[in-house]
Amino acid sequence: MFQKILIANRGEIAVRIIRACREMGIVSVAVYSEADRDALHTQLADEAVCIGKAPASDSYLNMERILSAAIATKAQAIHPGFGFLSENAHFAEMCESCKIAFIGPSAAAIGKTGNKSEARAAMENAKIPVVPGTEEAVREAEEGVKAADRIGYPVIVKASLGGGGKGMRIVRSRGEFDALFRLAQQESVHAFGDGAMYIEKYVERPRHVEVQILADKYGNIVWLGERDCSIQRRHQKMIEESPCAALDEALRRRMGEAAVRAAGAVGYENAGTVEFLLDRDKNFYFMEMNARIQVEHPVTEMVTGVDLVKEQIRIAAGERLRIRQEDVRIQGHSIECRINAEDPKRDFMPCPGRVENLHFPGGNGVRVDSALYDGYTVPPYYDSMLAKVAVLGEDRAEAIRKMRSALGEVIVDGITTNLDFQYGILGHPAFLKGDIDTHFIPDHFEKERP
Ligand code: MV4
Repeated sequence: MFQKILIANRGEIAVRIIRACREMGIVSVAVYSEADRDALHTQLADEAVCIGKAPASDSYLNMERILSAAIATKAQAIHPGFGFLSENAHFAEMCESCKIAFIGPSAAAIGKTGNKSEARAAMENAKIPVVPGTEEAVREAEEGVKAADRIGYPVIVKASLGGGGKGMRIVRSRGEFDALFRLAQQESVHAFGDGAMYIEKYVERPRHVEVQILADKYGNIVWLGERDCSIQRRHQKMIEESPCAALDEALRRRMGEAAVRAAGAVGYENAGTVEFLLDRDKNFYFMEMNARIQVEHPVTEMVTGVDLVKEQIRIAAGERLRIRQEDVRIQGHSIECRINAEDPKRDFMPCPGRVENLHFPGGNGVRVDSALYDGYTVPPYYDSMLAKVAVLGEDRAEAIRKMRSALGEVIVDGITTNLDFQYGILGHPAFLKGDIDTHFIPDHFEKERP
């Protein structure tokens, strides 16, 4: 087992990883930017190294600085958390060549999952259901329109290197194809430096259902239930839950087994997530595979009792999976709400600043992951997520009541947050019925406020 791990991240996920290290008897090394001198992760780790100025490009995205910090502190492994360098194949490769373990999949597997059109082709070969679409990358609008005509409208144009909604356009008729394809491609060139696109049949009003997997270095792969992440706004998830209320046991098993095959098809190791779209007729289709621990991992931890971050560390250290598929039991229902420093009344504009009178809920089945403390100043340079509140109830109705009770207790003075907006969603009749899809927020909250 590793004696020392460097955490190449900040905020609540850095704190989450530091705690896992401490519980495992592993020394933790934080890296921090000049804006994060007083951050909780900087204070909580056993050691901390300043790696540069506030902008992420000068610090949390600076591979040389992070590797230098790992070498200087004699860390044997790097946990990248999510965002930043977590799905950067080049960084994983640099770790390998420095003889530092990257706590995540191999550079090759990150590359395969990062190219969404290649991943899609690999899944189709592995007989995993995918939405009808193009087999190869499309770079010319003239070629694209032929494919779109074949597939049938509406179609969705996506960037091969995309994900999270960037470089994506829905095209409802042949007449608008050319202009929208070019827009999506421009966005892709700008964001990813590449104009490779793919085209799929557009699935109307799907649910976003993703399956958590764990894979060790010896080909053992298990799935740990699913998460419904349909409650999003502009591709930013707001509420996640496990299990997904739309699945029965048979469908859950089919999706889980498909996710395990997906991981096998790309030679995946460590923790990963296989994203599916679930349509209104309960057909599921592979979308993307995420090669990282995800923000919403706590809901899976709550219903399975498995500590995913500790498992990530054990897998990277070369241990065999200790969990067999038949040991995985989903118990109860978990919901997570993301608390962000943003103003729903001003188009969710970020609202950093100094936090006062901080109070978080607690009690049976209530978990708060946060890097806030009273008097902390949220810097303007990074993500606006302040905290994740997760609850575990016996069933979905109890989990919702527990979340309303928990959110009702939260006090974060000094800055504007989305707490009231979240509370509103949790009281909406459609949410209570489990009648949710990826259009839930635009459908119910885009005009009036909760
Ligand atoms: C789709 C889709 C419908 N049909 N693909 C959005 C981000 C990326 N992960 C894939 N996305 C979508 N792909 C087909 N063929 C609808 C979406 C989509 C979506 C997916 C998950 C969660 C929220 C979403 C919001 C809008 C569109």
